[in-house]
Amino acid sequence: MLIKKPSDILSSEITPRDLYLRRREFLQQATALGLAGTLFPASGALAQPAVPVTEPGKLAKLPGKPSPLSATDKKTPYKDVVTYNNYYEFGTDKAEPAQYAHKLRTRPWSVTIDGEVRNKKPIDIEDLLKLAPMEERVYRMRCVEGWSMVIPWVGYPMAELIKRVEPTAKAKFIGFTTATQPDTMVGLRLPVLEWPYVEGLRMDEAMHPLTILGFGLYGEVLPNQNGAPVRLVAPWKYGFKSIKSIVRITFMESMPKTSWNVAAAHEYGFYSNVNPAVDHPRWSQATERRIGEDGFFQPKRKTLLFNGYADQVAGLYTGMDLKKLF
Ligand SMILES: Nc1nc2c(c(=O)[nH]1)N[C@H]1C(S)=C(S)[C@@H](COP(=O)(O)O)O[C@H]1N2
Ligand SMILES: [Mo]
Repeated sequence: MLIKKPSDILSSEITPRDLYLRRREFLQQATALGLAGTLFPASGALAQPAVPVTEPGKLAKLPGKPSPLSATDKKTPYKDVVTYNNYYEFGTDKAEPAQYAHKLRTRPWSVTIDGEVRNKKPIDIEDLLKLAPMEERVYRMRCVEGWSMVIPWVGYPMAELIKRVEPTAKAKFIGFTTATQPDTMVGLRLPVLEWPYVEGLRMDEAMHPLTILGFGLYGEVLPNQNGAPVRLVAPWKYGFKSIKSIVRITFMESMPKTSWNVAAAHEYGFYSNVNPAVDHPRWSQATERRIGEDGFFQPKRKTLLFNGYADQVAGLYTGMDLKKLF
């Protein structure tokens, strides 16, 4: 195929050209050395696949009660959800996370709870899984690059965790941190972003009923490339807010640092709400292409304010100038 997908064009625009070329070179060398194909022994079989997961039925079942907060849009095929990913710790090409993330060790796993909070004890992933009843939430997800998917997540409201750990009165924001496993995350060798990947929400955003901790998709535990064993899902924000493979949740008095804002503050703000009226400095955000559904030559579909969740979330931002606080 000689036709370039928009994502390929974008990844070369997002990273400076020299970095992009160095990355190509690095990947060619890594492949030549056989680094790319090294298998790590699997322990805890189902939670940690020994081979890339590209089809359903390979991972442990994780059912969730269907939620009334689910979207009725047609779901994106499983295959697309697990092979077209952004997870820069495993490379910046869309196909790389599915190729390399099976090496990620997802057990043992614990999440540090710290900062302005009473119950600072680390929570083991097995306890986190049992903390509240699982729900299935079908959400539209919109990447800042101009594509979208509809994913049946399995998880429970972030508010369930927040209530139990008892934030202090000073806690106004929450910072999230992704794991760093230099031996499994080939992408960490490239200075594309500052590692670890960090993200954040304002406390009222984190408490909003639409904000969930995701542990699965399509009725099974998360494939590693989608952020196993636990990730954030905030469907009215650009995809990069939904941080993967979380190891730390920090309650803060002031606004946390976020990776994309640190990398390019003029392009990525803290809020990052999906907004067709606020363009990215290098491209329009007015339209999007639904992966697995919209043909390449089909006209793009209109992007909706707050990704179509305005009725639920607009109240969080009353009085804010969303053009300035993007
Ligand atoms: N740790 C980490 N989390 C991340 C990213 C990343 O590179 N690293 N990419 C983000 C971006 S840009 C998007 S669009 C979504 C993609 O999630 P998906 O691959 O499950 O669709 O993950 C987000 N979370
Ligand atoms: Mo994204």
